Amino acid sequence: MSEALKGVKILDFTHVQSGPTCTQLLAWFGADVIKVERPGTGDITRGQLQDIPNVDSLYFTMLNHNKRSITIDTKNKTGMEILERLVKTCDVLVENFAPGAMDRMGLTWERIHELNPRMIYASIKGFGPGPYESCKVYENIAQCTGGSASTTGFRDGPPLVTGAQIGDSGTGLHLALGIVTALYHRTHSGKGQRVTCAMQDGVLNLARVKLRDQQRLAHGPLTEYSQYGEGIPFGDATPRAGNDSGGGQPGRILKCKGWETDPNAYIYFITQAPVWAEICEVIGEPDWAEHPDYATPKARLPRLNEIFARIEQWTMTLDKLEAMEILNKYDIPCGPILSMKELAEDQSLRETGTIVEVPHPTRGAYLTVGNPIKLSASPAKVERSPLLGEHTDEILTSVLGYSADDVVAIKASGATEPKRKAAE
Ligand code: CAO
Repeated sequence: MSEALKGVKILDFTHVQSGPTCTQLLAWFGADVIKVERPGTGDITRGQLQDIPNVDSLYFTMLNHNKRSITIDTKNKTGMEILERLVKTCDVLVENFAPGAMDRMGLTWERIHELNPRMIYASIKGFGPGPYESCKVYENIAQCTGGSASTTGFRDGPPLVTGAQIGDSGTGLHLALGIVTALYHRTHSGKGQRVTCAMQDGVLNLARVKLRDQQRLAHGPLTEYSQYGEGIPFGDATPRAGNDSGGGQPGRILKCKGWETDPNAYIYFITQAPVWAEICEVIGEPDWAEHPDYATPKARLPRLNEIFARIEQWTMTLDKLEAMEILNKYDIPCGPILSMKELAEDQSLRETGTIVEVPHPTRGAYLTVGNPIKLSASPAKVERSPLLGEHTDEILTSVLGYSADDVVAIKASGATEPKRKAAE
């Protein structure tokens, strides 16, 4: 068993969520991720949404597993010298600063390529080249500008953002694929390259079925959308589809027993065509299996509200997990709405390492999501996130070869620690 990315050194300039998601994935696969942080404060998320005073937040700890932390002031002359040594030593540099920040530090692509022609230089920005390229972007902005928000929610309500962080974590995933692709390319070209991912592009990629629907609109109504059955005309852009399923198999979220008090007593139910007869039997409408108004997917499309109302009469008599158990016997695709509490307590997710309990020296044990990508020969170990600057000395000496005297001089220069005020 060996770690798949063992031996790959990543110079990690990422902060907040999108970039850290990417480097965390690479670290889980065994890359040595050296996170560069600003002396004194570090990644801003260390102090955001803190649940325990003066302890690294879960926001930070859950995005920075398996990394080492070195503090370097990039605006200090000695700090920049250290960074340039790191550039020469590492295989990949990853950053997600605001547009222009790396250039202002002096770390342009040209400079990095000059220092290390094998370096892969990977960046996340909000937008690609164009009118918005200099804008700062956070998660929800990407969801709005990438086409997700305009197509999420109910037709008669405002656009909605989703809880899944498709702008940040989604783009981090895209970037990680770009990096390993560039690493593979380097094995035969010998050269590094620039890898960029715009959050708008990443979200649009994940919302591609909605661009599909945009083009279908030119040829008639979107018959699987509820509004078709309701006789409501379509406009000129892909509408919000509520909980209608995105594919050709109509689905809905339906109430289950207890929905009046439990916000998650619901199940997603798909009226998959191959099991239509079984659905009719389960819900107590055996005649619908052959009835011309219901027997074919085409006949059902204008009647989806009526059909799902009848199915819901049945699901409301059952707990969501009981309903799932019955439906599974008939191979009817369905899924209970699981709360974060239920997921946190799910034993099977713990057994696969998808939910992991991690010890931490200042906060104690906490739950995190482990690596969702499982490699058979290279299982990932989830280790706690580093404390701020925890590995500064270790990296200076063992990675960069500075002597103990050098380290004393570096510290005195203010390159790795906030400068002490005269009175201190
Ligand atoms: N030492 C000294 N200075 C440092 C430093 C260090 N170790 N690390 C960073 N800095 C400085 C940079 O040099 C830069 O300073 P200047 O602007 O003076 O050149 C500044 O910190 C960089 O910060 P930023 O502008 O990136 O940070 P911000 O908090 O203002 O913006 C964000 C945050 C996320 C909006 C912006 O970074 C961004 O748009 N990133 C790209 C898109 C992205 O990834 N967004 C997702 C974030 S998660 O929702």
